Amino acid sequence: MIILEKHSVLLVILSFLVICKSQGNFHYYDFVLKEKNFTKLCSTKSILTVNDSFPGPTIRVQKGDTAFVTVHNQGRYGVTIHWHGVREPRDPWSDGPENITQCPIPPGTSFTQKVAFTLEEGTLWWHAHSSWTRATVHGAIVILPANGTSYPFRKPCGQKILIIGEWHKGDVMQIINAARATGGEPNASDAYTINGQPGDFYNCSKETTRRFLVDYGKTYLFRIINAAMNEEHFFGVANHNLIVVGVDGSYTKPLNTNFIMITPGQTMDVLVSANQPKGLYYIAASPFYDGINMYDNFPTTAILEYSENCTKLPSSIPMPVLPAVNDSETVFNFTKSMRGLASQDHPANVPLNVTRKIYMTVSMNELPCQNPNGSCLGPNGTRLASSLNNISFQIPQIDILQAYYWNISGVFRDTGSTTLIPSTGTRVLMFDYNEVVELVWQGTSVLTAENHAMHLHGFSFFVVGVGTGNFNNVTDPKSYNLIDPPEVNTIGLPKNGWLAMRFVADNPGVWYMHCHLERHTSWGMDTVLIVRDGVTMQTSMIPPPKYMPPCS
Ligand SMILES: [Cu+2]
Repeated sequence: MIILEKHSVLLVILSFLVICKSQGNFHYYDFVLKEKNFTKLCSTKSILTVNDSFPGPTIRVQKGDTAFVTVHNQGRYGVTIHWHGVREPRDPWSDGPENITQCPIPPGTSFTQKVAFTLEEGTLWWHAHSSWTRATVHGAIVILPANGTSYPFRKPCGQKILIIGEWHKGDVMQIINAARATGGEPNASDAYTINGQPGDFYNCSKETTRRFLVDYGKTYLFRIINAAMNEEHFFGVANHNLIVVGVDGSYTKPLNTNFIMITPGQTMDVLVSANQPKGLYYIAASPFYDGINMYDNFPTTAILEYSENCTKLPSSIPMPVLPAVNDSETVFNFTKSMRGLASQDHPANVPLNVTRKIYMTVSMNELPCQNPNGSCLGPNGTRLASSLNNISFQIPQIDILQAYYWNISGVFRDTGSTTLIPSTGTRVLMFDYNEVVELVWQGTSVLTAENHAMHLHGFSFFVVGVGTGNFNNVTDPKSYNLIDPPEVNTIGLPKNGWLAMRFVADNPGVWYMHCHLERHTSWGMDTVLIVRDGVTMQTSMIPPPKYMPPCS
């Protein structure tokens, strides 16, 4: 992993501007995007990487710091990078989603993004945000407590980063392009991975299974990231308890459990105490999926290895016992059991006086085939689709941020249709600065029903309520948790259930909202929130940097 220090006149000027307002340190990273060969599951293929590594390099900062990342695209096609869960106050220009806040960085060019860490503390991650490139282009972001502060729990003896991923034998861009051409399901992945390795139960993988070394009697902080493309995951460590202490860069009340469910896009900080007889124990992630089509249902494993253990044969390593692949009820109870820390040092500033209520259906749909080459592979010859409020989102040709900032008409509309077959369009939701928003996502069974991993850029939000069935706007708000709800950027919306969240629209800019199951976002389960400027400079978007990647 090579991370080069970089200083340029521009960065020094930028640093000076930021230094006036922040006490944090500055970090400079070069991310070189290029193809590299990797061999897994007995076959070799070229994948897009950052600095030749999969997963990519870790960004390590303290709360209050700022990182400047210069992305050098030495790949074959345009790509963008997103800092998942970083609010980027007033600065959507650095957020990254392709054709939402910027156009792709063309091959042979570079683009510097400013990543400002303000309120976040814990674990987040970065990933490519162009079509399906994030499958191999992602890495961890570790945000340590600021100087003079500490963890709200006993300092762990060590820290481990654990990234759950998916490996496709084919080229991921070809897989999604083929699915788009036929209107059918994209090919499922061929393996799940932990830190890039499938683990003992996959072909040609035993030699490279990841090992996490621990000393007996010590407690470790595992920073767990689900970077998988399409699958939510159960995760556990055989014979060891997990204590969840943080989610999405925000602390939680300690939650004792023997498994977690983590959706793509989520990060969880988990304490694991090495308090079992010295030996080897499997760490495993296996999918949670409660829809109708079956995906790859096979666990990826790593090994928790005690130092000075009396080596056991691999066949005798215990496996964690995880819930059944479609156990919606257990997942619902897990989501409901999460509590924000809500302490004096880490208060939960839950918005109470809501000024804007939004009810949003989240649906799987179909669209007419309209394929010149014949019928489509979706249900009854149609094209698979998905939608928010019956609108299947269309990614525009030029980015929405530019269209909004420069008043270019015809790119998006702010505000149809039957339910099964949604309208298509580039629709956004407009907010005035500081509106207090309550948004209720409602899962439906229009075509099929399943859990969805709903994600919002530019904000963290409080999960104030979650329930099964249809939301009742009279009775359900009575059950809201306004005291210590978890503060997250991604959350699993239960199958056919509802989830209520709140945030203050105090971050002017253009912010993407979408399901983090990649096939759903590809099919249109997306929208954009535009928060208008306030009346002062400090409540307005900063101007664009001198250079943004061109939209041609
Ligand atoms: Cu979804």
